[in-house]
Amino acid sequence: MPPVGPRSGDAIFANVERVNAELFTLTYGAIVRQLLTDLEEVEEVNKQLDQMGYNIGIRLIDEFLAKSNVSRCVDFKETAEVIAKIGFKMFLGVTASVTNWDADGTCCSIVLEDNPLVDFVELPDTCQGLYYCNILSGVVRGALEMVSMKTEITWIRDMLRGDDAFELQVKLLKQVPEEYPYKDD
Ligand code: MYR
Repeated sequence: MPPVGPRSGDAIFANVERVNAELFTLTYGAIVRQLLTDLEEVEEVNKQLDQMGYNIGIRLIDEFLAKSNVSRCVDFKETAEVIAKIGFKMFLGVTASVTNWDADGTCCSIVLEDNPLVDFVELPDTCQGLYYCNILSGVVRGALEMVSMKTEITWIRDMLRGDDAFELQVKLLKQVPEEYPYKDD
C-alpha cells in the first residue's frame, strides 16, 4: 500500500493544470450558451465567436512570439506547422497536424483530433449550424493578420457534427510585405 502523506509537487501541479483546463472549457461553454440566449440566431453566434477570437488573436500573437522564440517563417508552409505544433500546444495544450496542401502552397488544413474546448459538450438539435469552436478560427485569423497574412478560415470537419476530427482550412489570401523603413544606399 502506498504511504499516506502529502502529495508530491508534481502531482499537485498536474491536478491544478487539469482543474484549470476544465474551468476554461466550462467557462467557454457558458459563454457560448449565453451568446445563444442573447443573440438567438446561430449564425450571429458564429460571427460573434469569430470576432471574439479575432480580438484575442491580435493580442495573443505578441505573447506567442515572445514565449516561443519563433522568428520569421520562410513560407506559409512553415507558418502552418508553427501554428499547429507550437501555437495550439501553447494555448490549447494539444498539437494538430497540417495536411491537404494545394498545389501553390497557399491553402492547407489544420487537423485537431483532440480538442479540449469540446470536453463535456453535446449540442442539442436546435444548435445545428453552430460552429461551437469558431473562436479558434478567429484567433488564428487575428494572429496571422498581425504578422501580415490575410487569411480566410473555414471549418471542414467538426466532431460535434459527427465528423471524426476537427479540420480548419486556412487559405492565405494576401501577404502584405513588411516595409523596410530605411533606404539601401
Ligand atoms: C512569422 O513568420 O512571422 C511567424 C508566424 C507565426 C504565426 C503563429 C501564429 C500563432 C497562432 C496561435 C493559434 C493558437 C490557437 C489556439
